[in-house]
Amino acid sequence: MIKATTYHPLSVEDAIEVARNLKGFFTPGSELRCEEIGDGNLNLVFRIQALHANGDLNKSIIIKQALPYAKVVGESWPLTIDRARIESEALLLQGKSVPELVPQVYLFDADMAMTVMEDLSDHVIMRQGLIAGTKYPLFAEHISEFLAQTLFSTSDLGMNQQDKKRQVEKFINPELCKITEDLIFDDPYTNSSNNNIDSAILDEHAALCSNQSLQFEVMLLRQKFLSQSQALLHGDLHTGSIFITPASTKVIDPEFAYYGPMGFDIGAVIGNLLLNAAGQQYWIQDVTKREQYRDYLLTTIRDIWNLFEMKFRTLWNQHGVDRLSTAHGYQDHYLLEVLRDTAGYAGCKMIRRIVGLAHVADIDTIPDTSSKEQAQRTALSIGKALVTSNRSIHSIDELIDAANQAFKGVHAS
Ligand code: SR1
Ligand code: MG
Repeated sequence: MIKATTYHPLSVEDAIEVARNLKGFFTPGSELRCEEIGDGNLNLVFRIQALHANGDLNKSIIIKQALPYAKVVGESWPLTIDRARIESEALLLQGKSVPELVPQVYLFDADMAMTVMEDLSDHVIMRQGLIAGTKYPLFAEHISEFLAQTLFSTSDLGMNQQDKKRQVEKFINPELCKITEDLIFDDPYTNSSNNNIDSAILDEHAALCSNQSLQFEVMLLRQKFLSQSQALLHGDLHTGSIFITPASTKVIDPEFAYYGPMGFDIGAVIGNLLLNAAGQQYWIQDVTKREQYRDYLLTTIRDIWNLFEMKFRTLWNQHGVDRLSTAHGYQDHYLLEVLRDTAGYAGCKMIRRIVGLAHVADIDTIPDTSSKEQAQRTALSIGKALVTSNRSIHSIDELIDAANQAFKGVHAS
């Protein structure tokens, strides 16, 4: 094992050396091949694979290393490498409650800000799968399990409340939270130099900057994000943080993990499915097939919430640690609040992916400029509808109706 006392970014050769020294994994003498495959915004990701010999064929691992800056912007945006610790601790914790839904961690090295983990190359990044129009029949079941288990077990409902406060301390993540606070809850509504806005929709951005009632709701959601330590969140649960096959789901990349409002994670999943629905206007040209796929996405959203709610209530009823939480009506009140937050955060996440710094491939890679503009306007319309209506929503069907109305409004005009 490389024992570095000073941090340095790994080279391909370093990564092979780390892999060779990983106890009990590759057979000594195996020929190893390594490529840097990171396509995210922040980190180096190496895949090391045994080529042949000694029974190691097809064995592989991933080494993920945090860079001391945001890769998407460059060295001018310094960023703590402690996020690698947060990510590996979050993965280990999630691995205790949902081992089948997260990659296995083999090793964490704090000096090198590096995590060695299971290679999931037999899965695809969900965002790419959705762009290709693939359906994932088990996704709602899997992600609702991930959400219910991880959110319940780290909340004051599911764990000792003094232990929870100690855990909150370990997951204080100010620098990555600041990214979220700026990129999601500030920049899209201001003239920030971080923003990345196509000239065709400058009118939409001007409207976001002057929409006082929308900004009022964004401020309520921002305030909750800043101050509510409800549960340990993944913190960046978009469809690029999910590896998937029709049979298996693995949630990766929890470097934004921190204690925040549950609806932020659930809203991230739902907002990203809706972003995909907006992009499908281009990706599926056949109208009937496109409508079928949109129905599939909306059904998935409904299933995610309904399964999450059912599983969360069961966990609460069977394992709740707070005696007074059985007070009549309290559970209903709690879950309605989570649903409303889910709607609001889903909307914020859609808006930020259209006018903020970091966009999504579902819409950004549409090659036809007028289809792209229409997809962007659709996403903004759904996002605004969800943010504006979040506090008056009573059911998942109302959330889906609000999204559908906004969708139809853009396509009728
Ligand atoms: C500077 S990082 C930009 C975005 O990438 C991550 O995946 C998060 O979503 C973050 O907001
Ligand atoms: Mg990420």
